[in-house]
Amino acid sequence: MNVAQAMAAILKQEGIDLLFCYPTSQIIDEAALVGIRPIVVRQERTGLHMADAYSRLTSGQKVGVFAMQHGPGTENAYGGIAQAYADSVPLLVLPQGYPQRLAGVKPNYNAAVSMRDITKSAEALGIPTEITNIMRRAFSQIRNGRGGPVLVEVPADMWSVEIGTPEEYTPVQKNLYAPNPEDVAKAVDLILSARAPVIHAGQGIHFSQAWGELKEFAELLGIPVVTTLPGKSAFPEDHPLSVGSGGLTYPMPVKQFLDEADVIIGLGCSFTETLFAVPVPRKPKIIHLTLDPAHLHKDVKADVGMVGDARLALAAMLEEVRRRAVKPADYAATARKIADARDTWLAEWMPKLTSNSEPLSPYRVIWDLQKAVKDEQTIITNDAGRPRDQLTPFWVAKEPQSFVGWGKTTQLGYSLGIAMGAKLACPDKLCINVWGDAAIGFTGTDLETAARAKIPVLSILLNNKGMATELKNIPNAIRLYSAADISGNYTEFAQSLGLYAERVTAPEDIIPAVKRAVQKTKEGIPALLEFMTTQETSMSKA
Ligand SMILES: Cc1ncc(C[n+]2csc(CCOP(=O)(O)OP(=O)(O)O)c2C)c(N)n1
Ligand SMILES: [Mg+2]
Repeated sequence: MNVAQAMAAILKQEGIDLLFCYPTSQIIDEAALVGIRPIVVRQERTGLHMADAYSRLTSGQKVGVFAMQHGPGTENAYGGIAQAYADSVPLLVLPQGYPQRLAGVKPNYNAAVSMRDITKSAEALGIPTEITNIMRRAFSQIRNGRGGPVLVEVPADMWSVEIGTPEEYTPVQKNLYAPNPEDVAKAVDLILSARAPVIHAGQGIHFSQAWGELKEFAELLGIPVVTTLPGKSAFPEDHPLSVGSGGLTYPMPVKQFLDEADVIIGLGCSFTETLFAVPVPRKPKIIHLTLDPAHLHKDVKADVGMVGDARLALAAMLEEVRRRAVKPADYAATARKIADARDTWLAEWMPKLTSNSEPLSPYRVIWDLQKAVKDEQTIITNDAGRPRDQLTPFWVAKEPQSFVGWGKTTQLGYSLGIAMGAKLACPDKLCINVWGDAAIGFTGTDLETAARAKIPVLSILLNNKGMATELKNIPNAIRLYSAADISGNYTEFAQSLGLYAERVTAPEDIIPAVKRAVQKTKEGIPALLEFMTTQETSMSKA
């Protein structure tokens, strides 16, 4: 057996069924021989985004894997790996390295060395027979602890080296850890003495699949729930205790409830300070449950810290509350307060959400999209820029992981790969990405991948012929040089790549167009709807 065959056999044993990739690498061909379907993208970044979504939507139970060649392959993959790193998403990255003789010679790009800052671990195979050990280490990094990209580089001239019968490989088990019971008791003490506690739930709820426990805990004590953007859909947003998700924009009650809280209970979140999260107020006491001790006291000082898996931690907190014979809360008054705050906020936005303007209001497109797909099982994601800021406050995510929220770093063009990876992980769901005309400029050619590989996603393009996000940032460059006046006919572009596509300009056509496009996805054809919109800059935020 050679190195490539040994790696393919290990991937198979680890349950890998898809290999997102861009040629060339010998592992692509060997993996195909053992029944791992290669999905060749049009550029490396999208393949990584698809692998990323595949891991996310399976809570890491299936691992997204991406393979590419040395030089341009690894160099062009940077953004996709960096995005997964920033969002703590477990995935396996398999660059083919330069031949051993040249790996350390400039200007050759050495991924195992140079990608250390954007990976959880990065190793190059140095001795061919070590393939079993290096893969075991890699899968342990992927399955255990906080996620992140794990990189194994194999020099191009090592794939075909014969290693005889390799050491036997056993798939790596996931091991969980729970917080110290004393910390759990302290957290429960603080929660039970709180006047206005608020839960702040992050994507740890998704990765630990703690949706049921979170709901039970919030209901038992009648505590309002805010989620982070990556945590969006961890708690049903149509639940009376849901306040909504916080990002760069948010439903106004999110800020109100956080500001009025005396105790904030961070569950499966990092409390990372970023433009893409609602700032955590300094006054309230903070309870912080996180999987990674490196996140404790990082940006926010915790009054009570807990380190461990969110599901195990919530189960322990529930048990501690029950042990104290606390009677279930009557949260009618809290629910009314949330509903009133929400109604006031929504009333302010109704003119934009129901606007009849032409060009269209992007808010109207989002509002009508939500109505048009209300009976579908949906997974939706946003891109960077105003499409994110317009979508995330108003989209009511009811089921766990029906929204893929993201973004400590925010790669334009990320959303298409996310929708495609989600569709492969959940083929029965309608998978939608909402993006702008700058975003499609980055990864739009991968619509062809959706058509060729039969991944019928629905792509919602908000074409405002420019960068609304940049109007305030580079006003002189825009006024004097039309610097951000980008253009294109993305309907014709998508049609030429094999998609069903329509350009929509009239408000009354939004819902019928969405229904036609959804029907196409059900027939196995990916669809793009190009909505011609205004350069809307108003945002739901303080
Ligand atoms: C790769 C990358 N480069 C730069 C940015 C910064 N950026 C964020 S949004 C944006 C413009 C977005 O334009 P568009 O997608 O058309 O959405 P709009 O703001 O017009 O609604 C830019 C340049 C980014 N997020 N990603
Ligand atoms: Mg735009």
